[in-house]
Amino acid sequence: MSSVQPCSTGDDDRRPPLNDLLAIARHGLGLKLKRLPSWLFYDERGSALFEQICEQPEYYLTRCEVALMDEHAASVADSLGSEVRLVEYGSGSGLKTRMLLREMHDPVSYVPVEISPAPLNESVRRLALEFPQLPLQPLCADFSKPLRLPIPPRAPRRTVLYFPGSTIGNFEARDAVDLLRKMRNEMGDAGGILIGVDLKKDVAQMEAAYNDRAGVTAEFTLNMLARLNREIGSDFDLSAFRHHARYNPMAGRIETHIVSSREQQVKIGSSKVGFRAEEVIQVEYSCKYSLEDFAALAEKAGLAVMRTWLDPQRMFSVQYLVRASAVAR
Ligand code: AVJ
Repeated sequence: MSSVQPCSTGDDDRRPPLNDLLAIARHGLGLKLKRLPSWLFYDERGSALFEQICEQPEYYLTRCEVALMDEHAASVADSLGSEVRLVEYGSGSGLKTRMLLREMHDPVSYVPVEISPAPLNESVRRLALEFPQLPLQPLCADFSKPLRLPIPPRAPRRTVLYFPGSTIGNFEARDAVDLLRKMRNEMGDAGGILIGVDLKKDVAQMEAAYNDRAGVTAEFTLNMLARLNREIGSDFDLSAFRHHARYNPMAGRIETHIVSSREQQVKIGSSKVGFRAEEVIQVEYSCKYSLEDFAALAEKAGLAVMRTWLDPQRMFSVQYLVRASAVAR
């Protein structure tokens, strides 16, 4: 029996329709403070560029999280327990997932949830090779919206939502609380959330991670405009915009902007959007937390931190969250 389901057709496909991209661009660029949502980075090209970012010497996040899993995956798996249904928000390259699955005890199924079909299919293909016995149930969907999870092949003891990579950092504090609360509903009473959280550290080190010398992050950022040119026929001149990423110490986050190098007009659908020289489009936050900061955030979502693991350099954390009421009892 093939347990792999197609993800680009049928009603499992919850991606926004293409013409919504135009509406999203029009809306975001029509705001007084222009902004575009960071999930727009991840078309096929953007996902490939992100994989390249992860290999840059300055981008410590992935290396540290892999080192953490290298040291602690067995301990993490023990904390999750046996007969877990593992649901992953975003599918990435699947390396950390494979490290975890290798240590898990009799997992019931693996459900990667991913908005772009190419990386989803790729991660499923690789997992199927290494874990031929494990039912894979890919879901092509926007994980920030309520999910209809596929029916598991047998009753799991618990559902664990795996959210690695510090992707939670892309959400502003109150959106992060909303997302955690949504996840709390999805995992059920006995469930848990295994989440990667990047930690506050030396500012120069954090800023370097988002300004790699090879310029891969800059290309990743500007790919958002290239994508709009490709998909909605806008006419952004990529040489007239630049990447800018700085740490905002008050907000505790890296803020990434696309800066217009000159005054210019860009065609968006049938209308034009004007840019002043040095005007910015806000495209990404990458929030950084202390362990105390994140525990407080989790608490606002009705969750408690059961366990925290750190990489050897103590730069990155993986945390296991459960319902606050489950801990109180
Ligand atoms: C995948 C959201 C964790 O914010 O560090 C990397 C994305 N952006 N370089 C991050 C990203 C620029 C990344 N996350």
